[in-house]
Parts: sequence; structure tokens; C-alpha cells
Amino acid sequence: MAEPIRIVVTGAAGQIAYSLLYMIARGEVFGIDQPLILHLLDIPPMAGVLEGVVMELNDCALPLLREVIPTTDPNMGFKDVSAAFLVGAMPRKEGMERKDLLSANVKIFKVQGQALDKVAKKDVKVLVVGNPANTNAFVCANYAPSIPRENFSAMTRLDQNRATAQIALKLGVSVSNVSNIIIWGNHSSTQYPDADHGKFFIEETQKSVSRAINDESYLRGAFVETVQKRGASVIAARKMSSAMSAAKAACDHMHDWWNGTAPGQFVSMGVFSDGSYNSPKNVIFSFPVEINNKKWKIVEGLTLNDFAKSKLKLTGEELQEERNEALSVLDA
Ligand code: NAX
Repeated sequence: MAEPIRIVVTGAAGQIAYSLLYMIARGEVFGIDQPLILHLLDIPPMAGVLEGVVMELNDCALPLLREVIPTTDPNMGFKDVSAAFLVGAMPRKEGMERKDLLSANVKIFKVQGQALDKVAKKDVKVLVVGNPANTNAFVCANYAPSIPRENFSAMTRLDQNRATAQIALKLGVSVSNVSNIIIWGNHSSTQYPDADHGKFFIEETQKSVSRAINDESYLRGAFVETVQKRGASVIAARKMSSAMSAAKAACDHMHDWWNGTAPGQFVSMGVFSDGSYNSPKNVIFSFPVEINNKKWKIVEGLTLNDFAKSKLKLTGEELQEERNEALSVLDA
């Protein structure tokens, strides 16, 4: 069997991590032949809760799990890790302004970027889940100059999964038959879920999603809104934010990054923008990507209509604003 690799999950005492740790430790991301050492990072007030999580992971008796290391020290949490799930973040509290939330998180992701830079493996793959995910990933990468920028990403896979599930429901097919639904831009309500390039299989024939649905008002209206507001709908119903689905999406994101995408299929990831599709450069923007040998590449050459272009512009502007606010906090 292979040598164990070290994986860190931050926010390890929180609700997403509670599902995520189990999925990772079962082998759903790095494979059923890959032994793991899990690092669980949280903040000092959560040290006791972390102990309980460690007990439960041990009690799962998972064959791949060689060791669990709970810690509240980023330098220990990120030591020699090959992959990092950055889930922990400052939650928005009642009466808190968006600016205050951004400012608190910018500071967290600066510290974590510095620790990654110092002690993680140089080829570490970093997935930021904690919100504002895109801007947090931007900050983290900027404080880890010795790690390539393309190793930092933000999660829009939950949005992609939500969008794919909506399309599958609409078409009355299994979700596994639908692919190439795209999330563009920010993981926020300005994101643009785009089914125009989607494909699905029915009776072993590949078809176009938009041609089969043939309802522009749905694809530009209810579909987009349902996906954009899905997080809020889950909170309204569950009185807690998405956790199981967020954990599954984090696994999907890292799984595809680690193992690659199937020929002709793409997935959405927040990655450093090179200006493709007229997006602003130097922000973490969600694009359709293809992955080979653990390297992602933005899918080029897709045709965007004017509606899509206007949506990309809006979400790009929001990301530039967030980045500039983050930089002003860091400069202060
Ligand atoms: P919880 O509040 O249950 O858990 C967060 C955990 O992070 C807590 O245990 C907290 O102590 C810890 N934490 C805070 N600061 C930390 C630090 N500096 N270092 C290490 N740990 C720290 O939140 P949960 O529901 O698990 O959500 C986690 C984050 O995911 C939130 O920011 C949330 O907004 C974000 N989400 C992002 C999604 C995405 O698609 N990108 C979807 C789901 C989720 O809303």
C-alpha cells in the first residue's frame, strides 16, 4: 500500500467538517488504496469539541485512517500536508456588516496562507470553502508566495451540484446523466449558473440541455434564481446552513482535482483569472475547467450570449470590489 499522505481540514469542529472528515477518511477523495493522516485544525475555544471528533473518527474504525492530529496551531495543522480543505471561517453574526465579516476573514486567511507557505508541501492543493470563499482564497494565495498560485481554489462545486440537480429534475433524468453545467464568477448571489453548454445522456445518446428544455424564460429566470438562492432556502427550512451537501461538494472538487475529469466533461472551480471570457484578472473567478495530471485548465472557446456576458460582468465587478476591500484591510 502507498505511504500515508497528510490532509488538513480547518473548522474541523464545525458542521461541514463533521460530514467531510468521514467522507475523506472513507477514501472517497484520494482513493480506497491511499492511507491518510488527518490534521484537524480549529480555534482554541473548540479544542474540547475537537477531542470528541477525534473519538468519533477512531470509533468509525476506518482502515485508511492511520492517525488523527487535532490542533489549534496553524503551523502544526498545515505541516507537510498534500491537500488542505479550508472550511473554518468567521461566521456572520447578527448586526455584523459585510465589511466587518470580510475584514475578520481576511485576517484568518492571511495567517493560514503564511502557515501554508512555511510548512505545507509545495505542491499542496488548497480548497477554500469558508466564506467569502473566492476572496479568502485570493488572500491565502497572496500570503503563500512559495506555493504556485494555481494550487489555490475556491469552492463553487456546491452551486454546480445544485444546478445539475435542478436540470436533472427538470429533464426527468438521473443526475449522473447530466454534465457541463457551469457556475461563473463569485460564490455569492451574483454567481451565474449557466446550462447553455450542458449535456445529458438519454438512451445512450448525448443531447443538449438547453435544446431539450427549450424554455429560455426558465433557464434565465427560475433556474438561475433557484440556484443563487438555494443556500438561503436551506437555512430557512433547516434553520442551519448547508452542511452535508457542502461536504459532498468539497469532496467532489478535490476528487476531480486529484484524479482528473473525464474527456469532454468539465467542472467549475474558483481559480485565478487570466482574463478569459472578459473576466477581471487577478481575482478568484469560477470557470469551467478540465483537469489532467492534477492541473486544471480553463475551458476556452465557449460562446456566450449577451445575457451571459452581462451576468459575468456583474459577478466580476463584485469580485473586484471584494478584492479591493480585502487589500485595503491588509494595507491598513
Ligand atoms: P460552523 O460555524 O459550523 O463551523 C466553522 C468552524 O470553523 C467552527 O468550528 C469555528 O470554530 C472554526 N473556525 C473559525 N475560525 C477559524 C480559524 N481561524 N481556524 C480554524 N478554524 C476556525 O460553519 P460550517 O457550517 O461548517 O461552515 C463553514 C464555512 O463554510 C462558513 O464560512 C460558510 O459560510 C461556508 N460555506 C461555504 C460554501 C461554499 O459553497 N463555498 C457552502 C456552505 C457554507 O455555507
